Amino acid sequence: MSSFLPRLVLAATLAWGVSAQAHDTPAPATPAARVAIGGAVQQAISLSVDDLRQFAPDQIVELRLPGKQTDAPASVLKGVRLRAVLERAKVLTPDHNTVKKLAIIASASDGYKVVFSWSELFNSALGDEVLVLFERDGQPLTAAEGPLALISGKDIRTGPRHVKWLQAIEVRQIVD
Ligand SMILES: Nc1nc2c(c(=O)[nH]1)N[C@H]1C(S)=C(S)[C@@H](COP(=O)(O)O)O[C@H]1N2
Ligand SMILES: [Mo]
Repeated sequence: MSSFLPRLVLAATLAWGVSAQAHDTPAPATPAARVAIGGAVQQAISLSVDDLRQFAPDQIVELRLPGKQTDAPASVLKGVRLRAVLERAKVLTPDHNTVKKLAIIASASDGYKVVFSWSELFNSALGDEVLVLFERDGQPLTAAEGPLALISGKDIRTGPRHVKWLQAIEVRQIVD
């Protein structure tokens, strides 16, 4: 009987930990300060927040996203189009049809990964709002998601392809 309460507390703590893990990955101790662009590109590059700020103004996009809860205020996100970042690294296109077989993999310091296709980014309106983020509401990204993150503003639910602590972008041909 005397051990019941501590056990209950332990069980509740574990249950909370498991459910929290499902959505709220803790911030990694050392999130990347630069995003590395590599794989099937002519020139592997890496970009810091300062590098992103220096992109051409027409490639820097501001996006207003609604808050997570219905009554939460919207926030304004600022970033460079992933399309422009990939153009700087120059995707390898040995022949006319290669690009159609490319996946673009965005990965985070905690191992989270999401995938885009080249066609989504370069031949669809979705690509207009796939951004490498460096600012929220006029401030640098906090440790909750930054210093670098990625978002796909036209997704139906923007949570899943909101890559916090963005670390790398890899271009990979996924079919022959
Ligand atoms: N680095 C990283 N980013 C991540 C995740 C993660 O585990 N690690 N989870 C994703 C999932 S599944 C969701 S729903 C959202 C939740 O956070 P948000 O609502 O603040 O975007 O973050 C996404 N981004
Ligand atoms: Mo999620």
